[in-house]
Amino acid sequence: MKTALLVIDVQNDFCPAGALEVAGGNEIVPYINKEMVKYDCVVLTQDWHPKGHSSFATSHEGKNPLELIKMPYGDQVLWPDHCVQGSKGAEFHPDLNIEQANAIIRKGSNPFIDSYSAFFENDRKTPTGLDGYFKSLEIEKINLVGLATDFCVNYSAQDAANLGYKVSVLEKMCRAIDLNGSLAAAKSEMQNCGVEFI
Ligand code: VGL
Ligand code: ZN
Repeated sequence: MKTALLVIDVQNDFCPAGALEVAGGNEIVPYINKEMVKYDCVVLTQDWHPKGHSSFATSHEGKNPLELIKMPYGDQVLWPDHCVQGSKGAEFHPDLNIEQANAIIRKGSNPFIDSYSAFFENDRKTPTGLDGYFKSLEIEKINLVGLATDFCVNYSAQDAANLGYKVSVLEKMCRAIDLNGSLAAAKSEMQNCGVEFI
């Protein structure tokens, strides 16, 4: 069975001192570098927002980061400005072995829709093209690593499982934001979709 490693958002803004820092985000990099050499295919995702993106609290008068708002596609957590296209924060962690990647998927470029998943925007129906890429390469199994476990890894894992892939999350190579119990909720959502934890 052909297996892909999907490396989610290992970018400066999600690492310590970044705009949306995830505790210990940098610690996973050496493990991911070692893991990448074992796969038929390695895909990196890169959160890639235009300035003034609708997921930024600064785009909503009187709103603060981590507040929740209603968007046409559902609830949206508001974030600090992060991973702005072309910024230092949007670059991959400098120690990540990006030479090992077969493809890089950028997501979150639509100013009006956030995109946590590597497969669909947060409307859960606009595709990124990654499913077609994997299917054309006959990938059947996907292992997920990266940031953050409870947001982009979670959404990507659920979508992958619902698209028919066998999915595992390698927990040692992930770190979470963990906002109001979001990590525990994410784990049970993923498990309900048949995602395995290793
Ligand atoms: C992410 C919040 C906003 C993530 C991306 O990579 O988990 N979280 N944008
Ligand atoms: Zn984002």
